Amino acid sequence: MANPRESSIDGKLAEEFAVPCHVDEVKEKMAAFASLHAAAGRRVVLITSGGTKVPLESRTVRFLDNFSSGRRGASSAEYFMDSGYAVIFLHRHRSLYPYTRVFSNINMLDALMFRGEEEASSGEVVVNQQVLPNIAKALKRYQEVKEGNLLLPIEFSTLSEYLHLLKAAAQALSAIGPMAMFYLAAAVSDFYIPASEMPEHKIQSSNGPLQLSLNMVPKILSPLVKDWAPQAFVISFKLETDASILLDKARRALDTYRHQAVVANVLDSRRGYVVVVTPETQAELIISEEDAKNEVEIEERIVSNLTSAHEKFITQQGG
Ligand code: PAZ
Repeated sequence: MANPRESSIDGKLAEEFAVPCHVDEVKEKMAAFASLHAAAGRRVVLITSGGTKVPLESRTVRFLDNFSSGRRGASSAEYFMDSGYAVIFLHRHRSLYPYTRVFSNINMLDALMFRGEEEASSGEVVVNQQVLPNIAKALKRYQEVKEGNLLLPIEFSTLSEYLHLLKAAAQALSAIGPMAMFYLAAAVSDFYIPASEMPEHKIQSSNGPLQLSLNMVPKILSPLVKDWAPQAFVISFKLETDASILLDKARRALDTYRHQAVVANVLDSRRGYVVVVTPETQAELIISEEDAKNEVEIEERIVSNLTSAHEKFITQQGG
């Protein structure tokens, strides 16, 4: 018999959020990727990264966006692969990407130059090492990752795409049980306009001031943990701007969804301070001034904390 809670969220997803046409194809790809790596004894992490976009018109000119550069997801993906994981990287189109993220602020033409005196006439172009000092290191690691088929990138832009692709990912990864980790770092809208209420054409300013009424997005963490991937190790992220409510909100999320951990962070300090909250523990991870000088990133510490916890979780599940 269908689980009524599951059916209600499934029904809402199908009715009010446009289903991306490639979702079944992507689901098969994710399932094949996960079983290939799990068969080789490798754990698989699904990382979500970047912000969702909520269209105001179906032929979209305007939309609401959730803030996220994608840096946390992209850098974490690198540290997970360094720790032996295969990564499904469900990320917002054009947000930061593993390995290329460090070059994202560089104009490509500033990073290139002609070889030798002849300049343009030689036609030979090389990388300017002053502009891109670590390019060889990043390229080497990127090629190893590609050869090992360790990274499966999947893109989303809208909230609808995100929700359907995350559901597909959860169902695809359920086959590998506790070997799967979900690392849900994307910034996801809490509000949306249902497909049935969305105007088709561009909203006209000649009609006067715009009043928006937005519905609440269904809490997808609930069916993910209980129904779609019940054996997986699930980490959600909690972002606040008011530090005084952060830990309370993180604890409430754990009580409600009964998943394994919440990584709690405040917008302004997120690069230097996070708290990993589990039902039993609370670990502060801090990047000191010295660490920052040595280019230590907080994601390295988050990933190290969570991979150890995942290891224990697998052992407890008898895996
Ligand atoms: O992508 P980024 O590095 O700029 O920021 C990361 C983050 C703040 C989006 C992430 O750590 C996070 O908290 N995500 C969950 C956001 C939320 O509560 O909706």
